Amino acid sequence: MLLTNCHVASLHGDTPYGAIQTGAIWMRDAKIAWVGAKGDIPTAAREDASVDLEGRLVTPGLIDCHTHLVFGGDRADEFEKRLNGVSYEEIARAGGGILSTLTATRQASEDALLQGALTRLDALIGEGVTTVEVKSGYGLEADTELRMLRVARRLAKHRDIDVQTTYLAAHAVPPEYAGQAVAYLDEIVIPTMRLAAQDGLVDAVDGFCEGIAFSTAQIARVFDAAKALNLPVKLHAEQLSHQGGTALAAQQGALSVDHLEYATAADAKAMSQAGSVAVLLPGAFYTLRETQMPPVQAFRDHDVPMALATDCNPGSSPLASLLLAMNMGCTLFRMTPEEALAGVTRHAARALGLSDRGEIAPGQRADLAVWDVQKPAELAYRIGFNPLYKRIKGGVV
Ligand code: DI6
Ligand code: FE
Repeated sequence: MLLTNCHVASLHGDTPYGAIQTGAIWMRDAKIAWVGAKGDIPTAAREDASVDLEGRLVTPGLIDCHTHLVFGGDRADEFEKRLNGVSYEEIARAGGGILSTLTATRQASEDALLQGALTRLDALIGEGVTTVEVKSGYGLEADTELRMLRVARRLAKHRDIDVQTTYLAAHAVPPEYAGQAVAYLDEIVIPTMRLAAQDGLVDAVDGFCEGIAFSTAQIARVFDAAKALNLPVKLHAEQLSHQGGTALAAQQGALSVDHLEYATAADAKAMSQAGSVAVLLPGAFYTLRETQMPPVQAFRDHDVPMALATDCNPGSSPLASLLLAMNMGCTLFRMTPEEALAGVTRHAARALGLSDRGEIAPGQRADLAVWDVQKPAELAYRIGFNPLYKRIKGGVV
């Protein structure tokens, strides 16, 4: 199929947005075969069916590279508590927070978890998302962690979307192991990682390095186990305080380090040397009313690619809009609209270790979003407005 008469933000190459004014895109066998100016369309492409996009904007399909889409229950009560002055960390230490979602998730059937996740997934798909990452981490026991990962995989059978799964059993210490983090890692996290990997349920391994979660030495144990299984790693680090998780993750060649509000310029330098992507999550920053900004300028100075994601989860970021995450990335973190768009396409792909998507270029997957806007900056500019016109997955509209 040939798409004609469109503006293209290809995110490919070094020009702003990789923009092509009045361009065309030729798709064959679920891939981009050619993209360029309307006047240069190859002869063979002219023989295919063509669609006139009437001057609309085409971007790569959006990629949400950090979500906790699968969970049971909700945390509206905690939202109320926080508004009455109790902090996120106090709630977590008192057995609420991640642990309250744990109880609801353990009790939920596979089908109930699937239905809940599909609702949130549909919101993302409605905004042109074509690849989503989904983490486990609300089971913290073998059965429920595996169930969450199976649900994540099943999402791709129910919707036309690619799902990357991340094993996050090192998200919190469950109550049955209170005060015994290392035993939890050795008896549950690492053996279950092996089972999940055997069943093909894991694309990457993640952890939460924080005062209320795991220390760097504990995360190092998880990463060693991942390495033995040849699984790439990523890390929630420096979200609420500086713990040194970023340096560890960089040293281990992590695909990405996520959150990063309390990261330093030295952390940015280490990430740059490792090639790790900085995944910024303004939905959590906003929800927790954080005031410490991630070191965006240091990431720029050190050429660390920045991705943006929803972090969709029931506690710190009940956000199911990647467009709003882009707006927040600009308004709260002072990212440019171009950085925000690269953050949900090109750099988000890289945060997942995927090189076949995130740009509009020959050989890339034909995953596209067509927008009823003129300029790419409009995607990050508006609030609560969805200008998606068509979503194209694998060359199919
Ligand atoms: N950081 C977060 O923001 C989420 N997980 C994490 O490690 C929050 C998870 C939750 O509050 O349920
Ligand atoms: Fe998260």
